Amino acid sequence: MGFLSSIWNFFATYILRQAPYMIGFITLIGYALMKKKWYDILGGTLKAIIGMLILNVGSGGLVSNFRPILAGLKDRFNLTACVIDPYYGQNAVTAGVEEVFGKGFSQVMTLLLIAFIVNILLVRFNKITKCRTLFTTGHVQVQQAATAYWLIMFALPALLNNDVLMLVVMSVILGAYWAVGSNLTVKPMQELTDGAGFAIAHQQMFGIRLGYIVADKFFGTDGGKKQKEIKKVGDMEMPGFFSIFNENMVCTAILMTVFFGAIMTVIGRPYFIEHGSIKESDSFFMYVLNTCLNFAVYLAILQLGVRTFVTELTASFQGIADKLLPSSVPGVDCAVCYGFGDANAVTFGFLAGLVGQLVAIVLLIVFKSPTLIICGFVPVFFDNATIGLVANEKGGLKACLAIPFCSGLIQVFGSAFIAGWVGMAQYGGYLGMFDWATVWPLFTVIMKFLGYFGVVIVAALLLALPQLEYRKDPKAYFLITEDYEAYKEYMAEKNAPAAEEA
Ligand code: ASC
Repeated sequence: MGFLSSIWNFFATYILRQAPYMIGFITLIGYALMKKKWYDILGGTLKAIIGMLILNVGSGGLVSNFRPILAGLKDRFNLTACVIDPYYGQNAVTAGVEEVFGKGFSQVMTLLLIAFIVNILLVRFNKITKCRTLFTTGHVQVQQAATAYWLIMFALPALLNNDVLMLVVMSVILGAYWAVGSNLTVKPMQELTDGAGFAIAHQQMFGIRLGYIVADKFFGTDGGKKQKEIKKVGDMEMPGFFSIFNENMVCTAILMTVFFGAIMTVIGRPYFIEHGSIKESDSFFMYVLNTCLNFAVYLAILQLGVRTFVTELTASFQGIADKLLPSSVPGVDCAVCYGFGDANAVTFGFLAGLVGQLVAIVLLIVFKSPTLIICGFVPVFFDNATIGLVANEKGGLKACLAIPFCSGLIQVFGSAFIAGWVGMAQYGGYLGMFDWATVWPLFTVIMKFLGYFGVVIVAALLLALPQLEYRKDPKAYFLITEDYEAYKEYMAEKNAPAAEEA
């Protein structure tokens, strides 16, 4: 038993919670099931791990470069505000959970295991459940488990006296959210990547599907019903000086320097000296420029990481889909999709989301909201860049700006409501990603007012979503993950009469 539990502990700590090794592990299993030669398995697994590690250098660099700047706004204006960011959220849970609930959450690892098994079972039996995606991003699962613990204990305090029931409730709700949420992103991602064969397993999965639907309905062709030419970010032909914006790195560098240059100037040079970012004798201008140009550098690194591992992961996953989990695809970090679509849409979506968040924060101040919010870099960038990329694909430039702008507003208002209500704001942080500012507050309200019956309703609502999507077109539903080329042909045939009529 001791031996088994140390194997499990090793697996949970170093593999399940560490995306690069989890991705490597899946690649290894996949290739082994395909009976590849041992050296091909080794090579593929190493490429998958290294690619994901490169991606982490990119996303980690973005976060460490820009998080202090946004947090600096709070200090500069002496705001007592709650920062929306997964890491601030995690700290707030750690700081407050004992004080508020009289009890910490020591079973995170057990929960992760059970919820992961729930996810595997939901996919294994997808003839019934219609779930097609396996969650592989352990670091966000830990953050989500911590926040979900707070929200669920707030809604159902009776669970504090019953550890087993608490684990059951949490693993059912979280496991269903992981399986169903990532499943919602299959269609947007297959279309964005032309069938690369992955879904998103992150913190804005409902946001991705919502952005996709709104972009299609209001900015796009409404599922092929309207004849409309969609002008995507990449289709814009810029004249004269503006032509340099066609180049992704140049565009990113200029936009970032303008936006973040302004924010950093508002925060002011003394703040950065005080916090040891620059010395008294250093040039502030060069510091701003260097910080902003590094944004383009980290994005480029991130995309290199994606290119390194995506093919290995999706090719090897075929082995898992054939032998263990039929018709399934892996759910991965949202940054993986930044290697696809129009690269500039990532920057546009991010900046539109930032403007939305800043407008929302000003409104909170003007209307004297009891809870103030400060943008954290992770939600404002990773949510809105992802949603912007998907929106651009479906609805073009306007969708790529308007939808992340609205998402920015929603992230702030939703987080202000939930973090204030459940008392996390007092501890300085809240997760704040799109789903956690929208569907999770809704789940919390339902469970708070309906008790255990609310738990059943939330689980039923979640599990109904893949069924509804399946029912719309049972054939297309599994074809999209099994054979994307055949799916495209099938859809073209299906839409042909409609196009002729139009
Ligand atoms: C998150 C989180 C991160 C980033 C990263 C994006 O939610 O905790 O570290 O997004 O996963 O690549």
